[in-house]
Amino acid sequence: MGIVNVTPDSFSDGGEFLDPEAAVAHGLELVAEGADVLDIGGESTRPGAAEVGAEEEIRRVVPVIEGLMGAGCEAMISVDTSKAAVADKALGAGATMVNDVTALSDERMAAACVRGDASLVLMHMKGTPRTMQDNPSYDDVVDEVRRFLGGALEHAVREGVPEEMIWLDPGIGFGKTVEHNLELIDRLGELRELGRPIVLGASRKRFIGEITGREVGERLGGTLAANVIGAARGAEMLRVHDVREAREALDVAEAIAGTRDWREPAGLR
Ligand code: HH2
Repeated sequence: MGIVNVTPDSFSDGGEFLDPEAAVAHGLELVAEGADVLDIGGESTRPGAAEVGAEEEIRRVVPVIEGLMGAGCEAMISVDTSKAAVADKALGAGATMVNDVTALSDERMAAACVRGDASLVLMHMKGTPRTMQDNPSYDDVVDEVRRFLGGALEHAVREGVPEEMIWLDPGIGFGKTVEHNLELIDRLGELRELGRPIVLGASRKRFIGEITGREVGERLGGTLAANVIGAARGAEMLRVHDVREAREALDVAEAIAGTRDWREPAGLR
């Protein structure tokens, strides 16, 4: 899953793709590099980020989705939003997946997904982007995240979202210390007990900077390590800024593990 942030303030690429044409060109480049899904976001969720109204979010993401569709984009398009009004418009424009980092905090979101026949990513977050990094604490972070995601999954299914269209995400960096993030990635396999595929979003995140001492644009090496281990522990979708490098790292890791014949061309699998 390649990230296309159409925001002025995302933590690693804020302002780079605010112009719809630049965002569409970037998305197409990520697809050419091997992205199977593009995640289009119009609101930053970095710690302390300002909230954005639905109208503004729609104004940011819909032209990008329309532009990608118009360009014959072959990847699935996901909209990174927690607002049903935004999901509705994005699905109408051609998106087929909703990535909701608040796991259905908007009570109209499940219905929007059902109406739009959309896949749904449910992510764990402790608190809100404004408060989540204020001393987060857990007895057992993996246990708590698993229980939360299990409950969110049940709730979504009760609301009519087909279970087979739901993905789960531990929410790396969302109300977690470095140790919590490391433990979640190392024990990712335990989340697979919930029976749904796992999305992992570690790309360029702060815990990598804390370990390596690197600024946000210099965290590719650390990101690749997190992705390769995450995939080995069972993540089936990796949300990344640097698609080509993620794809290459996975290709080599899977060839070593024997889970993929390296002679086969890479692509949707
Ligand atoms: N992380 C971010 C945003 N959306 N969605 C899922 N499912 N999982 C994640 O880990 C995740 C996410 C934060 O990263 P980014 O989009 O690069 O930054 P920002 O929120 O500042 O736009």
